[in-house]
Amino acid sequence: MRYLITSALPYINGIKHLGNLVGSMLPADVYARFLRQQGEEVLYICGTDEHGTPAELAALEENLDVATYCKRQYERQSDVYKRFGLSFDYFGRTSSIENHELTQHFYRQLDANGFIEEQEISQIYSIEDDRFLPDRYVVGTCPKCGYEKARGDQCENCTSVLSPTDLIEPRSAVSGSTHLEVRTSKHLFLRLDQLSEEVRTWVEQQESWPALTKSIAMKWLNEGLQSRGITRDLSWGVPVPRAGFDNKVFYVWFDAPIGYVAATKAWASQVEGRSWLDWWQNASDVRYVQFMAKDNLPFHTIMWPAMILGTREPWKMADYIKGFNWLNYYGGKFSTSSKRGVFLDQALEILPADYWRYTLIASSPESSDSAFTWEQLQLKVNKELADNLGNFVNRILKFANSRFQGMVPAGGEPTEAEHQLEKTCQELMAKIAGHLQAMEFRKAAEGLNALWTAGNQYIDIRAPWALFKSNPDEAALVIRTCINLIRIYAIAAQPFIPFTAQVISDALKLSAAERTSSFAAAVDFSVIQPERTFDVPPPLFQKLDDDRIAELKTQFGGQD
Ligand code: B3M
Ligand code: ZN
Repeated sequence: MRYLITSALPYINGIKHLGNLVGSMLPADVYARFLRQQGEEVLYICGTDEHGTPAELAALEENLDVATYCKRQYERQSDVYKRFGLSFDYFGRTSSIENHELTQHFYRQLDANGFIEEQEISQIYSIEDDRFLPDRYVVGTCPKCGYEKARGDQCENCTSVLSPTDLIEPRSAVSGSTHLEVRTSKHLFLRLDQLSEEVRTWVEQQESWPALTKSIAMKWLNEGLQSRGITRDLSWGVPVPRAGFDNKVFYVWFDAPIGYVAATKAWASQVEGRSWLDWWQNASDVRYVQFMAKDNLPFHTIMWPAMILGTREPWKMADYIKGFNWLNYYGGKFSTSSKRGVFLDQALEILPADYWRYTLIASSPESSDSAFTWEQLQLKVNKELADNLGNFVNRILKFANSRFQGMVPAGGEPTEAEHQLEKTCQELMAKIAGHLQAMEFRKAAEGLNALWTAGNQYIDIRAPWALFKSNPDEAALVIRTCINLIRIYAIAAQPFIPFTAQVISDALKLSAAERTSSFAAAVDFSVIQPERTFDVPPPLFQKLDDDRIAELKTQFGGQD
């Protein structure tokens, strides 16, 4: 079995916030790292979603042409993900040549098979901007409440759902021009109605899907699928290869999922001998797992499968779709547009990646929405990372260094306490592995913390500092056991906090073979033998004091 893993492609328009990270890329990364550690063959693909009006408008705002804007943002996003330790095998772009070609291919197949139709639709055209305006780019006075900045799709003030022609004194959100008129234009529609039964059959076959994923898919199917527009009057995007569609491109959600396939193709083109089709067609030995936030579920459970089924080609469909609820910032939403919450580049200025990775995974919005709070971060960092893990590692290595001449000490025979510790570690490692296999991330993080607790309980019982005076041989055994335990910690922690795992492995001077192990084989207290040397690393984690938390709360605000 090989594993194909994708996380929803983040929009290009700006650096994402913590909520975006926890709902797709971070858990996918933890899962990918875990599987690789288990010795599985993994291909983890992601990339930027670069088309659509938001990209165009963001470029306009920065006075850049869209291509230049996207290239810059792509580099910024790639860089920040690297610094978060996200281990993509390839991070692509939907604006790539591969995606243009594949999107046009999908369209041609769907068209040849009768799943594309033309419809004439009316839209607002801005004469001065020389373009059609999507509903939300028409603003004006709300006919219901008089709010002057209502959008053409909805009034933010009274929440009424509107259409642009309802607005009083409508104007363009792009330029402010009031020179607008209604024009008709031809568009292509995907016949989701005709594909509905096939999609339903496929969804119904998915017995192992999580409840959230399945219920959202069934809700859409039961409401009845209708033809959906797949073209837009824009210039930035994948051109529509059809007579009379010169100034149109495909709708961003049409080409975005094809971006997974296209990024795999781009990945394969980098190194000779790699095959992309091998992952995407007739790939019955591939288990394909997708990660995303719940608002993306309809597209991945309905629209993308319908597109695939309609091609009548053997494209790989998802075996498992892990959807996440929302991570809120205190009581409210993280919001890119209203700049509420913490963005990924800011986060890394405050604390190293592992502090965030651990805290976020431990607060995954899996069974329901959850909240990020600075208090929660403080608790996780101080109690679990710093006290439970960091202190243990430092105390043990410092003590070994000063009392045993910087070497792993020899002497002593394992007693009941050591056997008990071994058993506990085996149970906990199996538990963490089981949760990761099942993609239950919050529980997996709890298991990891329990493993760290087990070590602390062991030294509480064995008290090596006191034992050193009365029975140095036995103290040597305890310290040697703890050093081996620290190696087990590094292996267990690697999917969650890879940077720290590396610092620990380096301190223990582990060979490549000693630092990679499946969870099942990791519990071995004889790997690090007497007389080996090690380094004492600086404290692994800095605590966050109350003043710092108060400062961060003031700086980021927004909490109720
Ligand atoms: N860019 C939406 C999002 O980032 C969208 C996902 C595309 S996945 C093919 O939430
Ligand atoms: Zn209103």
